[in-house]
Amino acid sequence: MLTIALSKGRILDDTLPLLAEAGIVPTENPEKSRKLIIPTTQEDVQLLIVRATDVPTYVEHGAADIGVAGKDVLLEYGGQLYEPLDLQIAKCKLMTAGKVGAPEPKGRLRVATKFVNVAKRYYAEQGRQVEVIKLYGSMELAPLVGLADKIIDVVDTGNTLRANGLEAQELIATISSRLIVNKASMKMQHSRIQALIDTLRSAVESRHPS
Ligand code: PRT
Ligand code: MG
Repeated sequence: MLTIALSKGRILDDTLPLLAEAGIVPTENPEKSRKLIIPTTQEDVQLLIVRATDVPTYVEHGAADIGVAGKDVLLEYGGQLYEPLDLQIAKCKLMTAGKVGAPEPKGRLRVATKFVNVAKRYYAEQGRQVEVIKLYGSMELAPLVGLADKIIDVVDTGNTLRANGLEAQELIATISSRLIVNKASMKMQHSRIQALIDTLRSAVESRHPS
């Protein structure tokens, strides 16, 4: 069995057409089904539906052989994973943001984010003293109520920031989703996984001719 971990929403939406080119099609709609293990038209391939931030965990521990995860999630996770292919889907930017027109605070900066490791690394590289405050969502609220000076979050259109009187400031990384592979699976099922990677690479290249 080859097990592929995916998260619902934009990653699933953009990954299913790529998998279809490899002949892998779920036998029921993962967006609608309550099942967390979804069989596919290939008897020996199944999908696991997990939270976006949990995909690397399933793959690193071998509960899934393969997964698709945002580079933001991978930067935060660290861990031992192969990352053989940029799928060029779910693109966005990992950015700092703060209140429109707010002056840079003097002294220690308070940064609210779910990307705690990324935040610490980013400001350490700049030699800047920060207090990182872990949040699990609705980061945009933090500067508005004085919980933090800035946030670090992924930004696509910027509409969510704008709607909350925030502006994107520094770019930390441009983000897209990556195929990730368990290290032992890559050895044990090498030809099969390599064939899938090759097919997906062709599918990505035909969508984004260089
Ligand atoms: O939703 P859940 O808490 O389970 O996890 P998640 O939010 O990490 O998952 P999901 O499915 O929302 O995102 C999966 C991946 O999609 C992320 O890891 C990113 O790599 C990528 N991606 C691309 C985005 C966005 N675009 C995006 N816009 N992830 C989140 N957003 C959020 C953004 O933070 C903002 O709050 O969507 C909101 C709207 O963005 P704007 O800028 O268009 O307003
Ligand atoms: Mg989300």
